Amino acid sequence: MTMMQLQGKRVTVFGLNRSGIAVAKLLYSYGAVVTLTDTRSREALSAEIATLNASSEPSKAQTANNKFSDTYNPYRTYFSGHPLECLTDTDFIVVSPGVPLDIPILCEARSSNLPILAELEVAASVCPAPIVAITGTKGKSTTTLLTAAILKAGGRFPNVRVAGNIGVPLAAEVQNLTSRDIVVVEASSFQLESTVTFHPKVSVVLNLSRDHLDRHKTMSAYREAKQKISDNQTTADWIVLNDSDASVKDFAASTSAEAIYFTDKGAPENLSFSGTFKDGSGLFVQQHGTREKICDIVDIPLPGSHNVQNVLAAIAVGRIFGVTETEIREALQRFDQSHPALSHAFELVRTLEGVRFINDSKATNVAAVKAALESLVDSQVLLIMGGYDKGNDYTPLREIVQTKVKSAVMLGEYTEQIEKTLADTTKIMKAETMAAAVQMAHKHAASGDVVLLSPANASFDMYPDYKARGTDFKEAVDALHRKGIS
Ligand code: UMA
Repeated sequence: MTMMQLQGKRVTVFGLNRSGIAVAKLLYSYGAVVTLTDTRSREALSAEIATLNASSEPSKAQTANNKFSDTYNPYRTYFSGHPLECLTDTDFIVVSPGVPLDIPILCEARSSNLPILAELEVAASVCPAPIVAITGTKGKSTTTLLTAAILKAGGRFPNVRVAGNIGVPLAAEVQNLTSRDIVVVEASSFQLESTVTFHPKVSVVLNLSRDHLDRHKTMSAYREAKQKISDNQTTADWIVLNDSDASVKDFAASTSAEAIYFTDKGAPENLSFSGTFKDGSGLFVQQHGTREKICDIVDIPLPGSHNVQNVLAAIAVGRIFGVTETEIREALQRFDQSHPALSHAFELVRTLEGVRFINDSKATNVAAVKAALESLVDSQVLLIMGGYDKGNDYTPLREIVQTKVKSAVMLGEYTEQIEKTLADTTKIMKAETMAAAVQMAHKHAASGDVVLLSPANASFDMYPDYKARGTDFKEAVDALHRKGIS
């Protein structure tokens, strides 16, 4: 889509949160006539509505379509639900990532052949800067930030931005970008699902395991959504893939992009391997049969072996854009961990009586919990898990729980399935509140152990989001400290 193609187009935007607001403003600035709809009420949305005041003059088409009020009101709005009228006089629909595609009105729209596009699709179609898009079940935010830090250190782009699932919709960033800049986009399956022409210069697929099946229903639908990241790539583009994850390695077969790989499983035997790898305590790049060392694992700023893979992927992107080994090493050493997307992700809260308390509230799927447990090489773990189940299969945790987890404390509404699957692998306890869960875990821990909140589930049964859950964990740990435990 171009600016000309959006001029005068009638668009209905579903969902009025960060993505909906940003894309509505973007569409409006390109001369589209925008309708907004949300299941929340006008009152509940008053803060969001206040941010929508259009700053530019309406176009002719916008004025002609303004049948809704005497004074110029830039948006037609339908709140407290999605009535059929919100689709009257609409050329296409834009959905926020959190709006499921199978709600009745969107089924109706599909049967009337009304295009349904993601905010990411619209934003990317008018984005002047090349896009590096990063997806995967776990590690997306960390890799997005590491990649941006490495590209910044390379100094080849006047402006390196991050956007997408990391918290700032791409629609909010496109007007800050030029063709000389670059944007690193964290792309979720919810965003990719409704893309059609999305075309990143570099795509990265970190890993793929069961997640979000409450929305996608089947693993193949989840995979299909992720695979859209590389559908439109050509031979002039690159795809960076995890060589150690069989489920993403073969993404190479269905795209024209040049495949570059990363692996933490040692030096590749094949000299034609092109990409990055971990060997012993070093990280290396291999290209055209030659190898060079980039840095040592001690240069990696983030704890946990799972972060080695994220760093290897980010280095691979850096090398595509010609960032040197010294620039990469320095970027890693200087890496700023204060971005909000990194909090609640394997974050050390305190060490009390030799017991480390780690907040990994962001681990909302089984793969993330497995990675967290695997990275605690020398410790026994008291694991706090549970929450809103998105259709998880906990079987992949059985082996690691049996070897590493002293006891697991169940917290949340839907823990039955976890208990059933892990029953014979560890001692299972139950808690009603986070404070009780932390106290219980602490009581069973000895010096050298780790109390790990790594829930494998979403937080919506007890909290507004994973951050609130992580904050509650931190407060419960602080409360132990206040009681004189140190
Ligand atoms: N709504 C409807 N109708 C519905 C359902 C919801 O109108 O049937 C409304 C809600 O009332 C709400 C809006 O739609 O007003 C929700 O939109 P949203 O959830 O898409 O909210 P945004 O603030 O735009 O957040 C989205 C991403 N949210 C989701 O994917 C659920 C954010 O990712 C992302 O950071 C943001 O866009 C900016 O790009 C969050 C997330 O949880 C972090 N992502 C999932 C994850 O990481 O596991 C994929």
